[in-house]
Amino acid sequence: MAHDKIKRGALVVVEGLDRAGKSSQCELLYRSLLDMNYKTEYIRFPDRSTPIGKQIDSYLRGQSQLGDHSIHLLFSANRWEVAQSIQDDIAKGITVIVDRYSYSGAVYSAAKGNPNLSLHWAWQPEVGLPRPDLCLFLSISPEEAAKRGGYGVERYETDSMQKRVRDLFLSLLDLPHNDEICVIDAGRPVDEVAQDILEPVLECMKNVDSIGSLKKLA
Ligand code: Z5A
Ligand code: MG
Repeated sequence: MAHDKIKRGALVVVEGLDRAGKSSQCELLYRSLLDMNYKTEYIRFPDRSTPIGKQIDSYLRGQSQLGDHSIHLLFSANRWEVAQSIQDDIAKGITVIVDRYSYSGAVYSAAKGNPNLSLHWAWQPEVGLPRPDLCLFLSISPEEAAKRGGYGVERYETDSMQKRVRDLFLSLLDLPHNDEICVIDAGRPVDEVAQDILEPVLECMKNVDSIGSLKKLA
């Protein structure tokens, strides 16, 4: 008897600058896909609930100190600890929405200006993780982001750090192997941004079979 092959889910990552609205848009996208009866999961990094995530949370709040390389590898390990479950969900036909991923991982660590922690070095622990089918990069000007409230108390929330993060993110977008990245103007009303996100996501979900099996970050 012939078995129908389950159509795999899509791996959709939402990245972008601080206060670009990533978490708001992930939540809206998740609800929209569920309303359309698509099997969907929503995860975020850092996942502060795991033992590694708790160490990251403590570091970000300034409650513990770690070297730049150590915290970098913990952020990466926090992704590796769910890499298999992401792959399993995708194989079961579940579309997985991810709030921040390896791009944030590489950029924030490299933005610290440590001469022994280049963007190239920072990318290496990400190699082999599931590669997104689509990465939506939410772009926002510093002026527009400033209107969304001041910085909180976490470690990377300073003007100088955010400027370097912005420049590094923009340099990553130019790399030729990042053809899954789609830039979205996030400085507009929430529902307009949501509409611009939903279209490419639905298109990606429709086309996953032609993309083939889930790839790995290189
Ligand atoms: N980090 C790292 O170093 N290495 C890694 O590997 C990873 C992360 C994964 C915490 O991340 C820090 O970890 C972060 C990067 C680093 N450091 N910094 N800075 P996080 O993801 O937990 O950060 P967050 O607290 O969620 O902040 P965020 O991501 O920058 O915010 P957002 O998700 O983009 O925005 P939002 O929470 O949806 O919205 C922000 C506000 O704007 C809120 O009041 C909304 O109501 C408002 N908003 C949203 N959309 C709009 C529109 N369209 N118009 C007007 N107002 C809006
Ligand atoms: Mg967020």
